[in-house]
Amino acid sequence: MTTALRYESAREIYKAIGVDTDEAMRILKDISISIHCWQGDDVNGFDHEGPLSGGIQATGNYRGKARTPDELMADIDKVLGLVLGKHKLNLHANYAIFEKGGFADRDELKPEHFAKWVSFAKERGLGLDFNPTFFSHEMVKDGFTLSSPDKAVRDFWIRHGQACIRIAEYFAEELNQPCLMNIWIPDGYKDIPADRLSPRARFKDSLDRILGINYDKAKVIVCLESKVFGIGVEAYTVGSAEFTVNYAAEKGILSLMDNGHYHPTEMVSDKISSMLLFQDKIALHVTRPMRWDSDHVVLLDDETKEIAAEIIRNNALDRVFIGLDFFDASINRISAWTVGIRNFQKALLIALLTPHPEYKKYQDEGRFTELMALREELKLYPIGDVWNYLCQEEGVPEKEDWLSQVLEYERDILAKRI
Ligand code: RNT
Ligand code: ZN
Repeated sequence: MTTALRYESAREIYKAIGVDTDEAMRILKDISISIHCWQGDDVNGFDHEGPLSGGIQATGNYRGKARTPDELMADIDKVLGLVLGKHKLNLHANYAIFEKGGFADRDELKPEHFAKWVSFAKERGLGLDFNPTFFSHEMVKDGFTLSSPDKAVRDFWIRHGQACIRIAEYFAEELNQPCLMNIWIPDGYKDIPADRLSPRARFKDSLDRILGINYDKAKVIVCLESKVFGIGVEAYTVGSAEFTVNYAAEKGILSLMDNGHYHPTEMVSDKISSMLLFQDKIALHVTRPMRWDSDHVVLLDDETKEIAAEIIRNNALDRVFIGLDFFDASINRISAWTVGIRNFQKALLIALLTPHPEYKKYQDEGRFTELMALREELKLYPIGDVWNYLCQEEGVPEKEDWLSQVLEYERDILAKRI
C-alpha cells in the first residue's frame, strides 16, 4: 500500500475519535525548533584549544566530527535536508568565526565574527538563537565566572554577556525575527559551601549589569537556565532553579528549563503548567538525562512525549520556545541530530493527534477507568502512517530512509576527516 493510501486509512481511524490529522500536520510543519549547533563538534567551537569544561562532557570519539566552520555548516545542511519544517539554528559564542589574524577574546566579540553564520542562516531561511559561552576558557577561574569572588573575572564575563546581547541584536535585525539569548553559567562548588549566599548575590549583580545595557527587548529575548549540579559541582550550583525562576520573574526575562537539570524523579513536563500560569513565555532545552545530565540524544520516550503533550494540550505553542540540547560523540553526529530532532517532532505529532478535550473531561468527571483504557489503546493508533505521509509531503525521507543518506555521507565525507 502506498504512503498516501495508508494516510487515507489513518485519517479515518483518527477521525472516529474526533482527531483531525490534516490539521495536526498543518500545525506541526510550522513549529520551529531551535537546533543546537554543538552536536556537530562535541561543543568544541572554534575559538580555543583545550577541553570542554564547566561540568558538562561529551563522551565518545566517533569519526568525523566537524573541525572547521565549513565542515559544521555542511553537516548542518545535511541534517536540515532530513527533517521537516523551518527552524532556527542555535549558536554558542565559541562558534565565532575569525578571519586570519582577527582573533577576538570572548569579551571583545563583535557581530562581524558571526557574519558568516548570518549569511548561512539567510541563505537557508533559518532564524538564529544565541548563547554566551561561560565555559571552556581560561578566565573560568576555579570553576567560576559571573559569580566569582574575583572582580576581574566577573568583569570579563560581564563584558562577554554584554557583547553577546549586541550580537543577538544583530542576528534579530539581520534575520527579521527575535533572537533568544540563553544564559547558563557552570559556577558552583564540589563540596558543601561555607557561604551559599554571596556567590548568588554576585551572580545577581553581574546579571543586572549585563542586562543593564540598552537593548531592544523585542529583538533580544534573554532567558536564564538553571541547573542542580554538574561534574565537579555536585554540592552547589549558583544558578539553581529558585535563583533563576525568581530572577527571571523579577527582571522580566524568561526562565529556561533543561530536563537534564533536575533531580532524577523531577519532571519538566510537570513544571510547564505552573510556569505558564505565572509567566507569559518560557524556554526549554529538550535533552535526555541518563542517570545524570548526560545529554544523550532525545528518544521518543515517555518524558519527551509528555513535554510535547503539555505544550499542545495547554495551547502554548506560541508561549514555549523549544530548543534542543544534547551531544553524543559516540555515534554518527548527523544521525544523532536527526534522530533527536525527528523524535521531538514525532512527540509533537503524537500530542497533536490526541483528543485532549475528551481526556480532560474524563479527568474532571472522575472517569479514570476510561481515561486509562483509551489512552493506552491510543498508543497503537497508526501514528507512523501520518508521520510518513507528512514527511513525503514535505519532501524529506520517510521512516528510516534517511539513514542510508547519513551512512553515505559518513563514507564520502566524515570518514575523510582525520
Ligand atoms: C549545560 C547546559 C547548557 C549547555 C549548552 C552547551 O548543562 O545544559 O545549556 O548544554 O549551553
Ligand atoms: Zn541546556
